[in-house]
Amino acid sequence: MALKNNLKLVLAIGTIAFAAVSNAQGYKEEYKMSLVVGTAFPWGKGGEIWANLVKERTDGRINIKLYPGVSLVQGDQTREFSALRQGVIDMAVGSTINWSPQVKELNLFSLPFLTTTNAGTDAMIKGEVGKKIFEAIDRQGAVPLAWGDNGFRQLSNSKRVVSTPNDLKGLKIRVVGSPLFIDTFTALGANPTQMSWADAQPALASGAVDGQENPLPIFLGAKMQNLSQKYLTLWNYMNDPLIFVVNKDVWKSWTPQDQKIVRQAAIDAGQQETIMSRAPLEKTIADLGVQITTLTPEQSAQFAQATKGVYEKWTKMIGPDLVKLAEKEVASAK
Ligand code: X2X
Repeated sequence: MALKNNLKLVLAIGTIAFAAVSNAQGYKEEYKMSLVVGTAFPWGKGGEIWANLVKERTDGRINIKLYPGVSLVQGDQTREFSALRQGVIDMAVGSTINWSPQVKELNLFSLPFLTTTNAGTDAMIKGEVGKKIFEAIDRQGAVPLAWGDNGFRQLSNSKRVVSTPNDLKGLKIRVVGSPLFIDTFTALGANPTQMSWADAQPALASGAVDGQENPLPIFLGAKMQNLSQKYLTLWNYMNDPLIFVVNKDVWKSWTPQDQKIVRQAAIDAGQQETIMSRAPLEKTIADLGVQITTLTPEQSAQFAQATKGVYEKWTKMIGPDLVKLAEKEVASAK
């Protein structure tokens, strides 16, 4: 008797599920969006805005659930792009750093001192470089839709003021992404260790590492002043753009009308996110007792000089034509 009822229940659920799927012509009930950080950060907020705009503008045909903490890949952000390609993740707002192990062109943005200004960054992502990067992502099997901003990455540590490469000597610095970061911090005399964002926070708290590099909204959102990060150097050594992407099969399953809506929503969310990400935070952070050092042009030149070899080595891996194009677009922004 119980068995018979169970069978009935299973059949009923199956019918309902089938009806739901066929109504939406193969659309999923819910799409999974991967993010490294949640809505307490501009990055996570950008993802939330995108999801809300899509739901609203498709009258609920496309429902998106946020998965911050890259939980769909157990917190290993450098596996996010592969999971997206394979369909474990339906969509993401991702960092160029985290996807650079799979999309080598994305290392471009991590070349030390390629640009130190938002104008330089925008000249690239809104110019020919942006198009070429999107083509590279497309070739790797995902659909890129829009740009956002994680921001210029600034250096913090628990030990001392850093204003010359010499000050970095021997400091244990947490980095993420491709081996480019190991090369950069090794060239500067530091002792870099690769670890995920999830592991970085306990490592800073326990003193297993002395320092890290991240944009100010991440520093503030993660309350790094409470993770012994007393010294902060503003050096703008690289900008980390964000990219809004969708898995290719998911993209193909949507009508052209819905594709258009999702793309426009990503562009709108990216613009709002970039404004949030670029809001000035220096004073707020200084008021928390963090000692801030802003490099003079001469000091900045010393860091650029010390990492010149890394820049040259990685230019070959990224593609000299793409790097040349980027340099040209950055120069045109000045
Ligand atoms: O892990 C980091 O440092 C972060 C949050 O900035 C990225 O995902 C690149």
